[in-house]
Amino acid sequence: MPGLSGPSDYSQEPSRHPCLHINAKEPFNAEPPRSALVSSYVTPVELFFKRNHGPIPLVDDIERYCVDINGLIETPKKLYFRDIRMLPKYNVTATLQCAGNRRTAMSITRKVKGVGWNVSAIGNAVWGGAKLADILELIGVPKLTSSTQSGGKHIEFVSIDKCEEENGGPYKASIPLSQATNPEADVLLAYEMNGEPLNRDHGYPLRVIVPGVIGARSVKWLDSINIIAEECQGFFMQKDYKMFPPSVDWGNISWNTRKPQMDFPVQSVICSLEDAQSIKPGKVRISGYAVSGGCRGIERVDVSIDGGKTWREATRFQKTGTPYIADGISNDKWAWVLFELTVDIPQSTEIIAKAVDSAANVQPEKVQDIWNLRGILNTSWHRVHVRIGHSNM
Ligand SMILES: Nc1nc2c(c(=O)[nH]1)N[C@H]1C(S)=C(S)[C@@H](COP(=O)(O)O)O[C@H]1N2
Ligand SMILES: [Mo]
Repeated sequence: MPGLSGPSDYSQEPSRHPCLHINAKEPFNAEPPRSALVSSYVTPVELFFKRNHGPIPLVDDIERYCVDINGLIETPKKLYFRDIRMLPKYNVTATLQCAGNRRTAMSITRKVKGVGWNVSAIGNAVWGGAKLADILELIGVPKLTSSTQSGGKHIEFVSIDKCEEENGGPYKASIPLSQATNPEADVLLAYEMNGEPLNRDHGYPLRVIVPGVIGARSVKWLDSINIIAEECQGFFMQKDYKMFPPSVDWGNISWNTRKPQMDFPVQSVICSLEDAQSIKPGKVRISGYAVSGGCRGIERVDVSIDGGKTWREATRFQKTGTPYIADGISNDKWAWVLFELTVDIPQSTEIIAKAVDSAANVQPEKVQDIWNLRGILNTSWHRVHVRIGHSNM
């Protein structure tokens, strides 16, 4: 593709914030300290987790950069950056969460395969760009279409990065056409993050944002879009990011028995305390994030300071000063809520958080019950142990 290229080595990587904890260097995978996530409702770009499967692409010439649209349409089309910028611009505040968030904790029961993530493979940003529904309309696919006349049912996004899992080919993924053409689903071709042009790590010049869905479907460095009959056959749709039951292991796995994971389930994490932290006895402010996929709001966050025997409800908020009501019309419907509760902690204990979403889905208690060989979607109750220390800590 003229204008955009995918390097085959790591000699041209961008610089990154020194606070990030690096889980893998090449490809670069890193997450911020958990405390950074509750310092602000919108996560600063430099502290936003970075999840890559290859070297970061480069824009040679933004004037020549364009997205090719092919597949089951009458006439293939090229959209230049300026064409996309000319469409109405939307700012959507959406939480992006990697399906592998909290994977390391899943390995504790039985080993899982994949990049080890702590609790910060998640972030909340304001994404600015054109709606995919408007772009598809421009090329002749009307709003709210689930199937085109020529049998197109899915929209495939193809990047330019060279991924080992694809034998050096690009990263790709797809979403159903019905979601892509639904303006309410807020699927974006985004060129801005938090009011600034996307940076290279997050997909410059253009990326897909699929709100409410695992991060893997929000393809960065978009190169082409295909209208296709079956869902994308790429590695990351068919051989990864699928949820298997605990009985499936590498000896008996049959990939095509499961659908690619799309929506993420209800999740919450305590971010104001590290595990096994020493604290002074007395008042402690507990805060963290809670989020659910598929446009479900957060109905409740329960906190226990006695290892799950008794529970108290935390306060939830998005923007300070505005009360949060699950699924309320003034909410950011695709964004996390932050929660907080101040409690008295007299002795060493285990603190737990669990959230309930607007469909009354609740996080599972034990990680063992949702163990899966790829270590995805660890949404088990989040626990931190605190030790009371009386002297200088
Ligand atoms: N082209 C491309 N897009 C991609 C990926 C990738 O490796 N290459 N990783 C995906 C995964 S698994 C996640 S979780 C998100 C991470 O987005 P971020 O790095 O902006 O946080 O991007 C997705 N889009
Ligand atoms: Mo991911």
